Amino acid sequence: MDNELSTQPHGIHDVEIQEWLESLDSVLESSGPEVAAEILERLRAHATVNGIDLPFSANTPYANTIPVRLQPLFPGDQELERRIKSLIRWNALAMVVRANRVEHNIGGHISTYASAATLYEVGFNHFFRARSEEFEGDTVYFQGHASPGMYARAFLEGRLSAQKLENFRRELKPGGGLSSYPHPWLMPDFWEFPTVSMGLSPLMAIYQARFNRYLEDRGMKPVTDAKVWAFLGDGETDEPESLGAITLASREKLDNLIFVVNCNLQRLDGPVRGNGQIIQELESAFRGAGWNVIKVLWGSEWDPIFERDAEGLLVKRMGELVDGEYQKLVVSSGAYVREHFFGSDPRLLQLVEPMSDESLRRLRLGGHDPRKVYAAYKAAVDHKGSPTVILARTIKGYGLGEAGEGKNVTHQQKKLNEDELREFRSRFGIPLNDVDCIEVPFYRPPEDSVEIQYLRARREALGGYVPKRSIRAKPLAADHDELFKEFHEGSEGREVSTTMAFVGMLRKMLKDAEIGKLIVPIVPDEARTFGMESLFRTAGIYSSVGQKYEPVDVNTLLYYKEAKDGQILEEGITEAGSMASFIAAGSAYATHGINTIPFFIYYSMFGFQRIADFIWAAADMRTRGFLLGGTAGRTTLSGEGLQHQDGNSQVLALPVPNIKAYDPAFAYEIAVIIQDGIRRMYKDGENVFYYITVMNEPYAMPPMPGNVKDGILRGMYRFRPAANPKAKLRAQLFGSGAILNEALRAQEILETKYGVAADVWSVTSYKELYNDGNEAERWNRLHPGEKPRVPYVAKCLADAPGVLVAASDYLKTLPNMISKWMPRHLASLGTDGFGRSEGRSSLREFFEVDSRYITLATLHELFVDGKIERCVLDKAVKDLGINPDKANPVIS
Ligand SMILES: Cc1ncc(C[n+]2csc(CCOP(=O)(O)OP(=O)(O)O)c2C)c(N)n1
Ligand SMILES: [Mg+2]
Repeated sequence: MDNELSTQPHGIHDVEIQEWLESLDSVLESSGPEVAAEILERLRAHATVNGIDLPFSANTPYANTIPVRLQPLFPGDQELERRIKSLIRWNALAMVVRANRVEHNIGGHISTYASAATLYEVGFNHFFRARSEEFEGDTVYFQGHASPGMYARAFLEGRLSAQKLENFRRELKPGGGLSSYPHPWLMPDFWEFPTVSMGLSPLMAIYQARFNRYLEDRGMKPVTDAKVWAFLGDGETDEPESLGAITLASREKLDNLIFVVNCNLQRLDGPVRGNGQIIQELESAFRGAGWNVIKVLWGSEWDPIFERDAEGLLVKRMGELVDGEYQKLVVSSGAYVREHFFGSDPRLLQLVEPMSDESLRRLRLGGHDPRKVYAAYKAAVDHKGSPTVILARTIKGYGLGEAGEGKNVTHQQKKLNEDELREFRSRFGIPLNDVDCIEVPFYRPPEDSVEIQYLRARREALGGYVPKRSIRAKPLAADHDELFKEFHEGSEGREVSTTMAFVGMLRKMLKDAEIGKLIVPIVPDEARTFGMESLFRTAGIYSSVGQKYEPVDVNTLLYYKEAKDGQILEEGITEAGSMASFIAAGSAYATHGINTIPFFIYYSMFGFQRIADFIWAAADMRTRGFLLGGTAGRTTLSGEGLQHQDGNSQVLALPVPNIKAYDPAFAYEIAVIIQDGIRRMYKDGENVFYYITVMNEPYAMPPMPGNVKDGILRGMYRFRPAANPKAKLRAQLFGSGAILNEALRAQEILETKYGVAADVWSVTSYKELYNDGNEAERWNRLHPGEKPRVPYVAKCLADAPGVLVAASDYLKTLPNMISKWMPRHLASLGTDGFGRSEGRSSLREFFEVDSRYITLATLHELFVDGKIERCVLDKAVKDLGINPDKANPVIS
C-alpha cells in the first residue's frame, strides 16, 4: 500500500509510528489508561535523560477529552429534551424579534443563546440543583447575553407570563418587563448574579466557590457537594479578570467550581482567534494553571469516523486548522467540507467516502450534542481535587441559517425576514403554520403536554427552579449599643487615627456574641498598613490547609497565624479578588441564608478608581457590608504621592445609587455609622452598603457631643460653635475627615487674630446631603400645592449667620454640589489635581486646604460681602505667609 511508503518529517516511516500506536493500544486494552499514562511518562523521562529536546506543551490533541468508551449513557429522553429545547429556542428568538418590531433598535441577542442552548438545557434537565431548606443548591452564573434563553425557559416553566416576555427590554411598561441582562436589582426574585459586564462573573464565581469552602471550614454551613457553575463566552476570556484568578481556584483545589466556556469561536466583531485556536489556547492556560480541562469538540456523528481512523490522521488534521477556517467550514456545504477539510489527504477522503455530502454537512459539534455535553458535565461534577473547565465547541447563531449562523455579523442579528423565520420554525419543528409563524408568537404547549410535564418533572427532581433569588437569612436581633458605646467616649487626649479607631471597633465586633462569627475581615495584603496585624493571631487568617509551616515570627505576640477556621480573608494583592470575596460574603444572606458582614479595607485609591465595575456589580446584587477606603485623603496620606493619594473616591462613590459614602473625622462618627449600618442592612434588610474613608493621621479623638447621631448619619452637624456668637463678623466652616482639624484651627485663628466668630461643622457625607437636597427639590416640583420640604442642609443653616467656607481632602465639586441649598455663596476648597510625595503640611499648603487657606477664604468672603476692608485682607495674605502667585495645583 501507498501508506507504507509514506513518511513523516525526519524520515520516519508511517509503519513505524503505526507500530508504536498499536502497542500503546494494546497496553490500554490490557492494563488500562493509568498504566498507559505511566509508560508515556517514563518514555518522556527517558527521552529527556537521553538528550531529546521535547518542547513543553500543555495541550492535548484537538479532540474530545472523553473517549466514546468512557461516555456514560444519557439518562434523559433525548428526543423530548430536543423538543423542549427547540421551543425555548423559538421563544428566545421571538422575544428579541418582537421587541425590535415594537421598538426599533431596542436590541437583544439571539445568537449567543442559539449557540449555547444545549449547554444550558443539559444543565437544567440534569445538573443545576435548586436551593431549598434542606440543600444550599448549586450556584449558576448565566452568560449575560444568553438571558433570552433563560426567560424563555422560565416561560415554559410557567414562571414568567407571555406579557412579561412581550416586555423584554421594556421594563417600564405597565406590569413591568424583563431586564435586558441578569440584574438582581431589577429582578430580585429571579436573577442572583449580574454577569453582563464581561469578565466579572468568572472571577466572582471563583471567589464564590472559595467563600463556600470558607463557610464550611469555619463550620458556618454544612459541607455539601454543591457546585458553582460559570458560563462564559470564549471572547469574554480576553478580559483580564476572566483568567486573572484561575490559579487561586486550582491552588485551593476548588472542585466545587465548573467553568463552561461556550467556544463558538466568535465574539462581537468577528472570530476570537481567526489566525489561531482559542480552544487550544484556553486549554493550555487552564491546564498550566492546574485545572481539569474537558474539551467537547465533536458530536457523536464524528465517532464512527474517528473509529475508522486507526492512524490518527483525523485528529492531526483537526489540529491544523485555524479558527477562521473552522468558522468557514461550519457554514459551508458538505461538498466544500469534503474538498477543503478531508481533501488535504487521500486517506482522509477515504474515511468519509461512504458518507453523503448532506451527512458531512450534518456532522455536529460537541457543544450541540447533549450526549457529549452530558458526559462532560458528569465528569466535571464527579471530578475531585481541582476545578474543571469545559471547553465546548459550538456555532454562534446555531440554527439561524442564512439569518446569521456562524456569520461575522451574527452577534448583532435581531431581526429575521419571513423566509428566515419559516426556515427556523421548520428546522426546530415549532407547530406554527406559515402564516402564524411570521407573527413570531410566543408558543407554550398545553400544561398537560408531555413537554411541559417532562420539564416540570426534571426540575422537581432537581429541587425546584433556577435561577431564583430569595432572601433566606433571618434579621439580626440585637441593637449593639454596648458594643459601640466605648467609642463614643473619645481617646482622652491619646492620638489615634480613624483607621486605628476602626480597627479597634473591628476587634471588638469580632468578639461580639451575635455578630462576632459573622464578621468577615477582607484585606488585600495591606493589614500591616492599617495596623491590623494584631488580628492575625486572634482571628486567624483563613487557609484551607491550615498552616503547614512554623511561621518565622512564631515567637512574637502577633505572629502570622494561618488556620483552617481562620476568619480573615487575606487575599494577597488583588483588589478585584478581594471585592469578589466581599460580594460573596455580602450576598450570603441570600445565597446561603447567612448574614455574614464583610469589612473590606484597602488602599482607598485602589478601590473605586481601580475596581469600580465590581462595586457596581455589588450594588446591582444588593450586596451588604462595609468598604473601608484606608490611607485616604489626598493630603492626609503623606509621602506616597501621585498614585496613592486619594482625593477622588468620595466623588467616584456618587454614581453608585445604593452606596452610602462617609468621610468621618472622629472615632465616634465611625461608630455611629457602622452601628447604624449594621441595623439598616442586617436588621431592617435595606439594600444599601457602605463606603467609609479612614485616615492614618493621628490626633486626639474627642468625646461625642450630645444629640449629634442624627446629624452624623444625615451628613452634617455643628461640631464646635463659635465662642462668641454675638460677634459682628460671623462665618460657618465646613470640614470633613482629617481636614476638619484644619477648619478647627482656622476657627481659632479667625477668632483670635481677626475677630471672626466661626461655627465649625463636621460634614460626614456630602453624598447624603446631595441626595437629600435633590429629593426635597424633586418632591416640591411634583407637589407644588403642598408645604415645601426643606433640604437638610438648608435646615441646618437656616439660622447660621456669616460667610460659608468648606474644605475637604477631595475635589471641590463635593461641597459645590450642595451649595445651592445654602443660604449664601459657598467658598469651596479641595484637592483637585495630582498628588505629590510630600509631608502633610506641605501637601495641605500645596492644595490650599490648610487652616491658613481656610482663614483666607473666610476673610475673602467677608471682604466680598463688604464686611472687612481690603487692607485687612492684604495684610492677612502676608501674615498667613500665602504666596498669591503660587501655581494652581489643579494643573501643576
Ligand atoms: C466589559 C464588557 N465589554 C464589552 C461588552 C460588549 N459585548 C457584549 S457581548 C460581546 C461579545 C461576546 O463574545 P463572547 O464572549 O465570545 O460571547 P458569545 O456571544 O460569542 O457567546 C461584547 C464585546 C460587554 N458586555 N462587557
Ligand atoms: Mg463567542
